[in-house]
Amino acid sequence: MKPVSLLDYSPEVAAAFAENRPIVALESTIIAHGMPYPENVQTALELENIIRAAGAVPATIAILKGRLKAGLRSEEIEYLGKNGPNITKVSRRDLPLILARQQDGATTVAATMIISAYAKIPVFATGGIGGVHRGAAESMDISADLQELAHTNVAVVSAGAKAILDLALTLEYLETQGVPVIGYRTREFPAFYTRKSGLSIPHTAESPTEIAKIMQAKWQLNLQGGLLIANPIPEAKQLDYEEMNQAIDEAIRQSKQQGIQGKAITPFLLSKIKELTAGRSLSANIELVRNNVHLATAIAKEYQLLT
Ligand code: PSU
Ligand code: MN
Repeated sequence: MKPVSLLDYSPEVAAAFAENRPIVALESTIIAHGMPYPENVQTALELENIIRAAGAVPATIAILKGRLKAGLRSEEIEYLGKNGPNITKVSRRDLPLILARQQDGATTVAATMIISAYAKIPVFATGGIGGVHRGAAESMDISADLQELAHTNVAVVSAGAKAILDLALTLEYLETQGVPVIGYRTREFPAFYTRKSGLSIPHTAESPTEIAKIMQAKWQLNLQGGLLIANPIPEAKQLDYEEMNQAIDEAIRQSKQQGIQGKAITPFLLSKIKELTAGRSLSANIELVRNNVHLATAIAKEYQLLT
């Protein structure tokens, strides 16, 4: 067997490695399936610029014609955003097929973690991870993101997990799998659109330096797997807790009525909730992912200093 590289670094990311500069990975399912066009493309490009302005390098992760990409050109981001629902949403199970068939794919948190680890990028920012869905006892719908956090060595900065999920069960699952969940300056697990969830988490960190040291300790000990950094949406940008719960309940009701299943559920709920909140959920989603990118960049810089 001859060795093959499956991965292309963008020139900017390749230069960052050569110059030992910190890199932050970003996912592409949020572009293709998590937000509508053109807000998805504007947001993706803006997130990259936030990382650059803070002195690191963005590596947006996707699959194009069967090649893993760490770092995209702006035309490539535009392509993923414009073709949104027609681009396959790729999680761990889908990766081998998309590669073998030389297809395009938008990577979920799970697939982005796999590619980040392969590309040697230890810090990744997203909006909210997938988790245990409400009613999972019946549907068994548990996002592959949770298993990936259990196995793949990447720190994921997210605004907790999406409020459409069963957050209590999501935390139980992460505990069973030995995934550290670290609240950034909070002891409450954030619920994506709101800071509040009513669920406490055992660990808090006060600074990016502290988080970088925790990552280092975990991996020095050869503990396989990632870390979940739970970064609440800024106070002034959060949505009303009761109103959100009503919108989520209604969106879930409609998804059941329409028989939405499998990987279509999360994109369906996000877009329904956007409709039901007159676009306010989308604004909050953009705000929280910006906030996560700021924190991830600070963590990537601190971690780079330690290693
Ligand atoms: N965060 C967002 N919007 C999104 C997602 C995360 O703000 O669309 C995506 C992520 O890619 C995550 C996926 O991995 O939703 C979860 O999908 P599922 O529940 O089918 O595992
Ligand atoms: Mn699912």
